[in-house]
Amino acid sequence: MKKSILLLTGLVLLTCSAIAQKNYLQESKADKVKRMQWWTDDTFGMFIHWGLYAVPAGEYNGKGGGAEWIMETHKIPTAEYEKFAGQFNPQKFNAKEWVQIAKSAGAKYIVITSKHHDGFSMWDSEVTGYDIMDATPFKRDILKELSDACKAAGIKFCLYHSILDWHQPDAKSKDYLRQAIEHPDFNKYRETYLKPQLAELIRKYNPEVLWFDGEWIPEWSEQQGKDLYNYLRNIKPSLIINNRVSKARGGMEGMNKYENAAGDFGTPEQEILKGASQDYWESCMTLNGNWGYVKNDNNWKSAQLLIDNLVDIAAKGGNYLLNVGPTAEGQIPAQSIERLAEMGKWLAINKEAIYATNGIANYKEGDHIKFTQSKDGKSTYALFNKYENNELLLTSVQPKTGSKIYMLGVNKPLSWTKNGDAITIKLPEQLPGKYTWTLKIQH
Ligand code: H79
Repeated sequence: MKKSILLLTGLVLLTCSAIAQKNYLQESKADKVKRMQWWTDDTFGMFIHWGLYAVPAGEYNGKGGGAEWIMETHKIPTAEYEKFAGQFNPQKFNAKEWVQIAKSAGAKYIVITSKHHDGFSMWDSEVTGYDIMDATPFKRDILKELSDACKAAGIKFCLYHSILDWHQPDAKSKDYLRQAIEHPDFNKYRETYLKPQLAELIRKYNPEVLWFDGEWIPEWSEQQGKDLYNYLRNIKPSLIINNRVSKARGGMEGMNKYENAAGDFGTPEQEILKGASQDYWESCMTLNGNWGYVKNDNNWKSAQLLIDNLVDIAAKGGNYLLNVGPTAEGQIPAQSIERLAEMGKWLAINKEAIYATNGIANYKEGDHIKFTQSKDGKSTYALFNKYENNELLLTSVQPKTGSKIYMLGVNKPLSWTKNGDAITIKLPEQLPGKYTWTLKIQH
């Protein structure tokens, strides 16, 4: 073809694609509700923080401190940190096993770090050699293996991706010693590195959620967030994107501090919203004290606390994203597996009160009873973790005379009596399972 015709065709194509770009920031409420449906229904996901930082495992030159932040905590020079890639060889990694651990815990989606702040790419990236395929002896595409395993198991596959990047010189105005870098070109990083990587991730692994982080750097702006949000949804319209794509997040509490920001849901980190909220939100939390694997971290949360958190979050209308930090050998720590299995056993009995339920404004009674509601509004679930004398007293639910009350996991209805505004429910002799029990009150 002649050069001029080529140029003309190119120009026409360019114009067409510019016209075809939809502005997803003006999506209708109804369209957003539809797009977010699976996510709100699924309620519980598993977060996976895995990268080169699993090699030092929270210790550098004999000194503890830092997990996935270890590069910054110990001010490790880039060339030194890069050496961990040569030691990353997780021979025990088995994607099917990880997905099975998530599934039997009752998690409906997983979110794994494609790139954390250290800048190392956990797939065979087309724009860098600093990735699992080119820089490690392992040379396996773990994102491919995991996304395939998720698909086979009916688990939604999602990706965490850090906007900030300690490895790309153009991505930062200061180096690890906080010395100014000369002429960093953040726009170049955005256009020739960050955006191409994300387009590549969508094309290759088809994630359902992109979970951004590291948006607090001064180089990132709301405008860049909006641009990225639109860019990504134009590639995959059904994509769900967290609020860290924008600048609106108000600290660790995680909700937006202004209106009309880019992003679909709030992201409380290591905390749960104080009360119920109609906004979309997801609390991400660790199982011990760290996100990435730290060999000396034995600060494990109890199964009771994890289930209390899940119940509290569901009652307040949110999602729970619970983290595991696998080792450099490719294994999820046994303590994590045990706790997740307990959650799965509990959910097998009580799932009806958690998934695809609505939160309610009056979501609790005292410190030991939480409520959720079925979507059709016909049943209220009262989840309680303490009771006395084999009965439960409720003052904020008023079922009609003749209404049936069941305990999940028990077949026959329970007897109950009304005394004024309160009802007293006689509990079965043997309660099913441990930790927390659910009464299903049919109105
Ligand atoms: O990936 C995990 C952590 O490595 C990452 N997020 C989870 C999911 C994380 N990065 N930083 N932090 C957690 C804590 C950082 C807090 C701060 Fe800030 C960043 C303090 C000041 C800048 C966030 C933004 C809180 C205030 C502004």
